[in-house]
Amino acid sequence: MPETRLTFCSLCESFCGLEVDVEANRISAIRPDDNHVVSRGYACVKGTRFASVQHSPDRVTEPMKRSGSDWQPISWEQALTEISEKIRQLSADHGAQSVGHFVGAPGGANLLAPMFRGDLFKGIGSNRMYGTGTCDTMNKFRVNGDMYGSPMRLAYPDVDHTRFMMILGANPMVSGNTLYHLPHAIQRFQGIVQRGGRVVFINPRRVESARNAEHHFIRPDTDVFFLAAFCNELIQRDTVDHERVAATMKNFAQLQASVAPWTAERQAAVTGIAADTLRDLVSAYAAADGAALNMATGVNQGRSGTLCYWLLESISLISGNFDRKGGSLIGEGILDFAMLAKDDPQMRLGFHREDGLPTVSGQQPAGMVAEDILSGRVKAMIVEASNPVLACPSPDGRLEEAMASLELLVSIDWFRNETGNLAHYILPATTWMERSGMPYALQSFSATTPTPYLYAAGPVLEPPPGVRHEWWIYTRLADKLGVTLMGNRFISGFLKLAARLAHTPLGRWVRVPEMLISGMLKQAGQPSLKKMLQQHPHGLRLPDNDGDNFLGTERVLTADGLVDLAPTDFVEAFSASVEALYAQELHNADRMKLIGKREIRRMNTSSANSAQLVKEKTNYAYIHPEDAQRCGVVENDLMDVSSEHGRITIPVRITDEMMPGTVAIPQCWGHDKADGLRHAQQHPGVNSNRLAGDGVENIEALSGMSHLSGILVDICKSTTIAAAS
Ligand SMILES: Nc1nc2c(c(=O)[nH]1)N[C@H]1C(S)=C(S)[C@@H](COP(=O)(O)OP(=O)(O)OC[C@H]3O[C@@H](n4cnc5c(=O)[nH]c(N)nc54)[C@H](O)[C@@H]3O)O[C@H]1N2
Ligand SMILES: Nc1nc2c(c(=O)[nH]1)N[C@H]1C(S)=C(S)[C@@H](COP(=O)(O)OP(=O)(O)OC[C@H]3O[C@@H](n4cnc5c(=O)[nH]c(N)nc54)[C@H](O)[C@@H]3O)O[C@H]1N2
Ligand code: SF4
Ligand SMILES: [Mo]
Repeated sequence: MPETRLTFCSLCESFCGLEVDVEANRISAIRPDDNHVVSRGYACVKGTRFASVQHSPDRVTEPMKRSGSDWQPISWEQALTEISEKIRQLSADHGAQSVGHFVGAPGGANLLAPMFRGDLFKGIGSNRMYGTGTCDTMNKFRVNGDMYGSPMRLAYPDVDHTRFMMILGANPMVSGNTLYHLPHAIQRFQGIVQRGGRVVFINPRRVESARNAEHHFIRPDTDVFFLAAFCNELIQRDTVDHERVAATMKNFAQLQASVAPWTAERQAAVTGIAADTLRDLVSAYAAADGAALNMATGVNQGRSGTLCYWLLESISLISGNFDRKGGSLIGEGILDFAMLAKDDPQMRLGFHREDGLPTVSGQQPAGMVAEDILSGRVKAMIVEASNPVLACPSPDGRLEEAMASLELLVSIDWFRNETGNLAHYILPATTWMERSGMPYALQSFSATTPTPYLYAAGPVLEPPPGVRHEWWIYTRLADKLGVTLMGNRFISGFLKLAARLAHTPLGRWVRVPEMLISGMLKQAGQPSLKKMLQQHPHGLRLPDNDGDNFLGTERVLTADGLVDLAPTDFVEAFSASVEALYAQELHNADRMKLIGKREIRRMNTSSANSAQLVKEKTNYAYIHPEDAQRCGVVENDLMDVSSEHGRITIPVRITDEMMPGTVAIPQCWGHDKADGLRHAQQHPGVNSNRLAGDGVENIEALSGMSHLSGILVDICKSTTIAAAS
């Protein structure tokens, strides 16, 4: 008889509650947990079919070492000894900064790994830590730091009380949202409409989330003009809460001056959003009793992601919609992570690079990895939970070439993915089914959730004997490299001893993850992990956040306690760049622009190997019928898409969901070399990141974000003979 265990899906930030039937350490069924305090019976197909990933025959279950194209299993002791010796040697020969780290999206969802990886690199003395955070959200952390004094002060929309919600550059129904928690988003948006409110999507594609909602097309990468005009229009109408602004904020006049030239008419010429539409949206926003704005990945990945988020937050702040019920809120987590991490140098904005690009929340730009390696600055790289070779810009395959030239490349992963293929070692890690955990730091500690809750889970499955937790891997490396963890020799000594003993018979007496999670819960005045699991197996609902608990309080972590409406760097970048970008937009109005497209059955590159999820052999390029007619293609024809960085050939799909002038290609495909992922290799598709650029000129300088959305491209019918059908 199977036993039913509870956990939360860690694949996306919805963290849906799941019921998992387990028999003989294998999953026999996964169902949504009807009683989970927030997700309440919702889960998507990636969660309910996770067994196909968990029990994949391609899973790496022992450390592997590459010799040429041959992979051999080796012992953990051998792997960690060789890796640490190489790190020591490269550090001695080329300096500690020659040792890099790269973390992917799942690394952010892992509650404990960040503490250990951060400490290891502090100890090694390198701040060359990169990650795909500079492909999705670092612009927001930059803005939070400059406006509120901490990257972790992250506002979220009060979805369940708002009367007007406008969403730019997100598709929550497919993505499960980012940086705030909203499982089953569509149901919650419907609630707004049922209360007599309005939900508006601003997006170059009429996305799944917008099918039954109001939607306006926007030309990709022009949101900065739309938001500047929106902000200006509000100020012109004097819909400004002057009292609150004067008491809790500063530099309103500079904000006002920056946006002053941006009228509804000027933005209309490049965004495609009519001036009257913008004015109507401003009126509805101003009139609503609680209005919330949200922007996400599609805007973040443009050339002005930081400026857009600055404007979006400013609109909310000056209009009185910030820190109020039905507007935007700043959560109070069980631990005040922002306060605790305030003095951590890895959390502060840093400028460690020769080219002046920033380190935001500990991350350097993913778009600089190829150049840093090829120029000899970086010689070794540990990649955790990522597949940068496909997920990051790689003009002409440059990133692959760079990764392959490293003297040491280690991939900590469940599988040998395309990046792992180039590695010298693969270190197999536990899945979220095999570890204790809580929803990641932003939700548990910053409470970026309209329904505050606490959830903890124990392991659902025993990991295969050769597989290890990340905390263990980093602690063993720290031990071998003589690095102190947690800034405390006593605690460090204890952790190292615990790691040495973890896989001996004594190991079950010191379970580090469970101790750490219990410690955090206790520090927050909450029940221990054991009690949480017994008393609140479906999660514990915490009190609602009613707002009015941030502005003017000590929670604003800027030096003077005031929110900065016009940080100098933003004002300067705005005045230096926006007019020139506007001129470019007018000049390029007839050209096509490329955007991405997330698919419900795929999670970045990492569900590509699931036969239960991926049935299609390829991804497609989606275009509007007018564009199809112009370049003479019909459904399934092969089309060449080229940018100044590269060219790909891909079958076409024609749909009026697309804004004319825009082509959408699902990213993170291109698995033709994935011989460690057999299903993926037979369903390879095409990698759109060959069309993206890397290096300083393709990186947004304020936050290090890669320019991945709104890339200028040309399309034409391919002369390649085979059609896709
Ligand atoms: N199924 C699935 N879920 C996922 C993922 C996945 O791969 N698959 N990935 C996860 C990850 S890592 C992340 S970061 C989140 C991201 O979650 P979201 O932030 O919701 O990101 P996307 O779903 O990519 O939606 C971005 C939207 O922006 C639109 N867009 C593109 N360019 C522009 C623009 O210039 N302006 C405007 N206004 N809109 C634009 C696109 O059409 C698209 O609908 O999703 C997570 N969830
Ligand atoms: N053009 C374009 N490119 C994009 C995007 C886009 O919108 N457009 N989106 C970007 C975004 S937002 C992101 S986040 C990146 C995604 O790119 P990545 O962050 O690199 O994520 P994945 O491609 O899913 O690779 C994750 C790897 O981690 C492994 N893994 C999963 N969980 C764990 C774990 O717990 N531990 C360990 N050690 N390994 C684990 C998986 O097996 C997989 O091999 O792609 C970016 N690329
Ligand atoms: S929406 Fe799907 S992928 Fe995201 S947490 Fe829920 S089940 Fe997992
Ligand atoms: Mo992401």
